[in-house]
Amino acid sequence: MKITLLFAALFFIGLNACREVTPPKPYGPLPSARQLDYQKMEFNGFFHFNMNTFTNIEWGSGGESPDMFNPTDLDCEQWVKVCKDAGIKGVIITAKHHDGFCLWPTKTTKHSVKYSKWKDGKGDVIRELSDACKKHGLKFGVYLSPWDRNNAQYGTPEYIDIFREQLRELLTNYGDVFEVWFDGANGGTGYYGGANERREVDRRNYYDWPTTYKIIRELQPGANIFGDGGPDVRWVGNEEGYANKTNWCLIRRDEVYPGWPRYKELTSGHEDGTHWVPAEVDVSIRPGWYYHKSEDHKVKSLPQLLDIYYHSVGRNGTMLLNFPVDPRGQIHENDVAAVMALANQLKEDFKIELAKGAKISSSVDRGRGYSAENLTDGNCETYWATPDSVTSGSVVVEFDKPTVINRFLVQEYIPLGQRVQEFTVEAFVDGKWSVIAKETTIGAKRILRFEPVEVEKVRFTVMKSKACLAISNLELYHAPAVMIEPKILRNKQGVVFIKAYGESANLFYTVDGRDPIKHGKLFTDPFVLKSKGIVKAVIKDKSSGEYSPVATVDFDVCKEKWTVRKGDDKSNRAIDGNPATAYSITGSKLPVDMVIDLGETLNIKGFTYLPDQSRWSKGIVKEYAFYVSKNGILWGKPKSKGEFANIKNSPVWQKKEFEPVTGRYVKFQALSEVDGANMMSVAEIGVITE
Ligand code: FUL
Repeated sequence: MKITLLFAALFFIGLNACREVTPPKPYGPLPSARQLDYQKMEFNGFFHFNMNTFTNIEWGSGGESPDMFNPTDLDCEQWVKVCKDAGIKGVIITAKHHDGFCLWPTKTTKHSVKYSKWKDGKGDVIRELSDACKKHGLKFGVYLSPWDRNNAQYGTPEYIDIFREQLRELLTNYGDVFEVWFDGANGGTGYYGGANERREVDRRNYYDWPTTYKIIRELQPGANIFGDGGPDVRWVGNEEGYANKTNWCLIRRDEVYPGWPRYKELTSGHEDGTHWVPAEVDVSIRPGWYYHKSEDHKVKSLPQLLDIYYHSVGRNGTMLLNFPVDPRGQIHENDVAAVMALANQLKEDFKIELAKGAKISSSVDRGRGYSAENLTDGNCETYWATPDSVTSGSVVVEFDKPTVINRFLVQEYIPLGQRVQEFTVEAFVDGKWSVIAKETTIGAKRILRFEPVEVEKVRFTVMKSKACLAISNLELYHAPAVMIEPKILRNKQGVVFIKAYGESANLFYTVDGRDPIKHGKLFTDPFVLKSKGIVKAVIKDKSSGEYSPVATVDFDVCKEKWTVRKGDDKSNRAIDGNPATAYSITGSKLPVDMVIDLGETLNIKGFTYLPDQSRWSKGIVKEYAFYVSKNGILWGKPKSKGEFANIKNSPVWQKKEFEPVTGRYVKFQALSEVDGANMMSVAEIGVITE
């Protein structure tokens, strides 16, 4: 009897072990094969290079002469090589922007390279770029603006035929295209063949998008179509470079159309979305989409670019980083340095994956082929899954010795849909669990950054999911501190603030110009420095002991006693020590001036001026005069008078020195403004004392 029972039990166990465990059923809207390919690319490049590069504006009217397009040294291979070195997988170019100028010799209009003097009308930027992409193995994509401020037919049905013909040319003659990019900006004022008027279109219906999409599907079945609401890839709803933490690959697509007023919803997508339309985070490496020499010093910093990466790729989006190609036809060296700094830091951040060798176990799994080990096998096609009815569960990663981590990376198996609604990450330290993060969605990839913590175990728990779990990957890292110069600022009261970027760092500083690596004090709190002093600061990585480059600021006397004469409540902005705020004075004509009472008599031998640093700044002083007075009544001759050379293109700190003089009042006078405006703006003004 006993033996029969034993046999029966063994038989059933055997049967169960042999029974194929079926995969989870897909849930909700699913990605197409082309969308899956696209989402794997993660990081792409955007090139804004067209007529605006030569007219130095962001939106041309369409009335520009084709001859103005004239790159002096076009080198598309340089663009592609830079992108490839930076880890970018595909690139998209503005084949036609809103001003209508076409970068290829189209048959549809005379507003193209063919009618310019560049290469005697024989040039073709699209050819050069697509060839360079083929040569270096990058995917190639096109931006074709639906809005055309040059075309006389814009607004009529004829224009739609022209637009579609342009698309046909681009999708037929240049090889494979991975993405076709349609902008939401549509209709408004323009040249329109000389009519110079405003033309509004019915944004929802004018273009008859479904017919246009058919052409794309027919000519380039692998191409993803980008638009505010897709249909394949959606805009993220801002141009600052972020998706929200909660980010669904889903939207209620039929509600959205180019120029949709509720575009802010696109930053999170719709939890109850009807279609799979992942978010693309488009952002420029400079303030402008197009190149402006005056923005050469405003290329995004490494911290800014890292934040963009973690807030796009790290939040279930793709990153589309724009390079405003310069009038030579090359990516400017400052932009190259910035993107390479990003690429190098990302390499460091994800250098050693720590979960791989560790022990992994789960509270539950679906059965054979779906265990938690799939999370760390380096294969995104295998995944940890729970039984159909189980929509929560946890996984524990256990190290054989305490290990420091500050990055957590997790991926859902998205071919089966996006499911997770809530999850937590916990650390096991000193015998108890503590929560590191409580989050919402995962999707294609989610990366969390947090303070370094030494852990024995890490627990990842999905608390809530739309359907059973299907998670393909889990990674842990210890990213090093970002080794860039810290920021040093002093406010009007003389309080000095020093800031490092991110976690993992100690700050050391000196106030007497000595080397902070040798003589630095640990920075814990802001401190007061009212007198002159050279503040130097450095970041030291807590784990590696490495130092960043040293930051140096040469402070003169602090501005605590200073007041702007006849100033209003905003005038303090010119003397508050904060370069991000500015004060402007407008007159009926120039000169206009700003008088400052220094509150004490000083020996002055020069002054400093920082113009307004905001994107659309006005009032940048070109020619100036600077006066010093003992009583604020008699001014005499200017102590310094002249021009700030190249300040329009390079609106950075200006410094002028003169023979030392004693005085309590100074007058900064604008004699001319870079664009001829009757105003001056001052982000910061300072004196140099003996
Ligand atoms: C915007 C356009 O209007 C900008 O000029 C730029 O092309 C950007 C990518 O999209 O909406």
